[in-house]
Amino acid sequence: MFCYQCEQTIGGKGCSKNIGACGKTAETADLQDLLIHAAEGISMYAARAGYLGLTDRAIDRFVVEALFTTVTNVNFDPIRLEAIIARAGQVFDQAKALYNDACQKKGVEPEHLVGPGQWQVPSSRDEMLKQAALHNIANRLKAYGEDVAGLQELILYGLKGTAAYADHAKILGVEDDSVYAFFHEALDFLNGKLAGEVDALVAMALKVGEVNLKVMGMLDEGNTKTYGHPEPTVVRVTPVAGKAILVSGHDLKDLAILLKQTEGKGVNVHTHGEMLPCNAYPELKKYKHLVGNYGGAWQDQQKEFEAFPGAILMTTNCIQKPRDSYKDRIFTTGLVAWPDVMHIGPDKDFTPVIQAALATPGFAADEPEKTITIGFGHNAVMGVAGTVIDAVKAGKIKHFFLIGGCDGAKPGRNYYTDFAQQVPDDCIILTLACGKYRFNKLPFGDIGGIPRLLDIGQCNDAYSAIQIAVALADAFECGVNDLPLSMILSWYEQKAVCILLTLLYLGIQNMKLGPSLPAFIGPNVLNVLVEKFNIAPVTTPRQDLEAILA
Ligand code: SF4
Ligand code: SF3
Repeated sequence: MFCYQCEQTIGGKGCSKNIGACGKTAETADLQDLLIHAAEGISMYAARAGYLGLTDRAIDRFVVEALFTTVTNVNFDPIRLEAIIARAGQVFDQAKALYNDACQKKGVEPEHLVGPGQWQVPSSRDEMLKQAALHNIANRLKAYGEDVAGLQELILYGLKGTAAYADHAKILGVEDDSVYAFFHEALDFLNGKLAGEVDALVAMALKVGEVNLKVMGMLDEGNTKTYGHPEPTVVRVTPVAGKAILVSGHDLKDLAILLKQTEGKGVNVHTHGEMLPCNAYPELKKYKHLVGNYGGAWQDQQKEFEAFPGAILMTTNCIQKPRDSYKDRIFTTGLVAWPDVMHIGPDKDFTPVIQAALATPGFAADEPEKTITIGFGHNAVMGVAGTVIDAVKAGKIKHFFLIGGCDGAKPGRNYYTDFAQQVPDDCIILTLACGKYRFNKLPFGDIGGIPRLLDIGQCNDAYSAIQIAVALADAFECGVNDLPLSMILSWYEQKAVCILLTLLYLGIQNMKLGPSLPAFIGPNVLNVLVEKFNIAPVTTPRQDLEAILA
């Protein structure tokens, strides 16, 4: 195996032994590499068929799901991966047939495709693993060198993150032909003539950022049209007595279905991790048995799930190796999977989860009530934009800090807690994604009634943050880079990569990125980012704050 797609990668260089820092075995990592190779082959044909006017939604969706499957902390199960690769074989044939059909209809000769376009579908796991060895990142590194291979991986990881959001949007009924066409185009590009050229790679990376903005907009539309706009909401963060289910991941629809199925069953539903923002959506919070949030970010789950006296449902990343103490009461659904953990299929019949909750003790008593306020999506913030703008004009608000992104297990992340605490009292903190758990239970007070900490939502709600920034820029008749706004970002997995590419596509300057820089960004690529966007690694909260506010 060789994998360096996330921030946790071993030694800041790559996971290359028998198991990754995330718990991904070499076998699983290799099967994921092969799945990517297969998806690239499928897209080579689907892209060309699309240029000739023929598309197939089943093929489009498969490629997106394949990409999402390989995101960090999603699928650790070699048996499920083997089945997905077998399915990829069928889709590969469909894509090839679609392309041939399109050529025939247009009277053109089909191109002879090489690389992944020549994939021979393997018939056994052994054969899959043999093939995987030929198509892993180490081979790309040898063939292209660290800068070019790193840029290729930057594009691929951005696509994986975008695929996650596209999949969530699709689940809510929002799809777009041009987005699917772009996935095929980009995966084809990675195997084409321009894949060795730095300028073309940088342009494609920014294109990923552009398409990701559109996809986050689609997901925003799906979420808000289905569940209403998030509204400022006081959420309980301490347990409530009673039988309990804990829902983690990112999928709003899974939670909605579970809430419906648990109505009147005497089971409380608690959110965890990136599901916290669900408590602010009108069509989710209307359920009285959605009682609040339990615990913090994903990397604390082993301790927190062990202590949780009920059933646990993982709807997407980030899953960690379940301890034996809760392995029989944790469930996965959607694309997330762990070997020997019960998986709830596409029919979304959560009966086993409910039964497990009823069979476990639940919380014996209420813990003393503690609350936080969430729900500051773009709609809620725009509603008070006038007050915010007046406060800026009156000098009551000096600066905005967006402190957001993924949380993670490696040390050094208390930078974000310290930074938030050191932000001066006349500044507002916007936050999103699971990195906020570093500071979201601390008291920040308010500025003339405007809370100093505004929780925008999940990582994909970076879309809301962008809308807010653009609205502020409009109000002050300036560009986003001219606003008194600084972005202090934390990354861990590939969704953070696509969001970063979106911010770069929008031309956002002066971002601070931590806790460490991606291993796949080679020194020359880093220079380009520094020169073009003045992006910089985080240093110390004091030094960074002084530099920003100077
Ligand atoms: Fe290592 Fe991250 Fe890859 Fe897991 S996803 S194997 S931790 S680089
Ligand atoms: Fe967190 Fe996994 Fe990225 Fe959605 S839950 S932000 S790390």
